[in-house]
Amino acid sequence: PVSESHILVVSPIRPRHMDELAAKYILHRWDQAADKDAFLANIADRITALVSTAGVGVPSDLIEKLPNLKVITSFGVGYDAIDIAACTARGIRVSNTPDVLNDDVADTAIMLLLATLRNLVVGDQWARSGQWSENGAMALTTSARGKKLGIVGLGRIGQAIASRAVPMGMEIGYFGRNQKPVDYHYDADLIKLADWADVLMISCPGGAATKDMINADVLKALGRRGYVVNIARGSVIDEPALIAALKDGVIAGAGLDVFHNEPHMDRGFAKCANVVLYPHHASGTVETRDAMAQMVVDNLQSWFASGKLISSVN
Ligand code: 8YV
Repeated sequence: PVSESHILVVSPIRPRHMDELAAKYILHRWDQAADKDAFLANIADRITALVSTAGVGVPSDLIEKLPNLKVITSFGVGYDAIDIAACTARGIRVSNTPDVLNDDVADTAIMLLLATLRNLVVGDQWARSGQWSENGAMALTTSARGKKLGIVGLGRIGQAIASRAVPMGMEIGYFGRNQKPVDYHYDADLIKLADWADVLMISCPGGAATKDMINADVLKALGRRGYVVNIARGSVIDEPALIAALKDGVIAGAGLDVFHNEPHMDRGFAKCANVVLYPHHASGTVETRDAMAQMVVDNLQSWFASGKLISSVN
């Protein structure tokens, strides 16, 4: 390696970018170690930087075991699986990979919205199984045009979703901590937004502040003709309440990219015909994952060159 810097790999990024990191720095593959404590014992003092991914995050007790850790570069925009307050208190800087995934995540949100309202999976099965030729047309579906889209969290991704939904003929409303300088209808009350909306789109950060925010009351307000689409974090929705609402017809359906306890999704969803499921893959394109990995590499490069991050969280 060119640099003497020691980096702990908690979760790897793309192979090509791992090769690039290995050529530049001394990498320690904690992710591959069988006995993680024994592995750490020999190297803990030397680690100044750490690489992980949004899905895996960084265990809090691991941070405590690294006395000289200065920087965490995380692959992904969400950082709910890293204790940012603890990092800040220790003077550890954290970076994420915002913006480069906005388009693919927003496209996925629209894909799930349309797949849910138009019953894509049921239709695919209808054609594939021969029911079409045996029984004729499948049941009618629901149009997106003219419907109200209530966006929970109008950040960078939420705005990218809104800008796609407007030309589809949807009316936009949103809920969030602050009103934004946009023309969309703002509601400071989530229940009221759910009551107004035909489709509730979840695109806010995960973590303690939004945990179980979409609860039974919100789902009831959304109503039996309403749909939920979630491309944010599973934790934002009270999942047992959602499964019950889907089963009992409290809402019409859901399009979900994220779940509690990933990848061990609650099998209850698999029994619901009115959901479209995607395995947390909204940013999962070659192009976007390459761009995210490049941001991790660039953040480390910038950190070691100047002590500055290009996309810092704290
Ligand atoms: C992750 C994500 O990058 O960006 C996020 O916050 O959830 C995804 O894009 C992916 O799950 C890899 O950890």
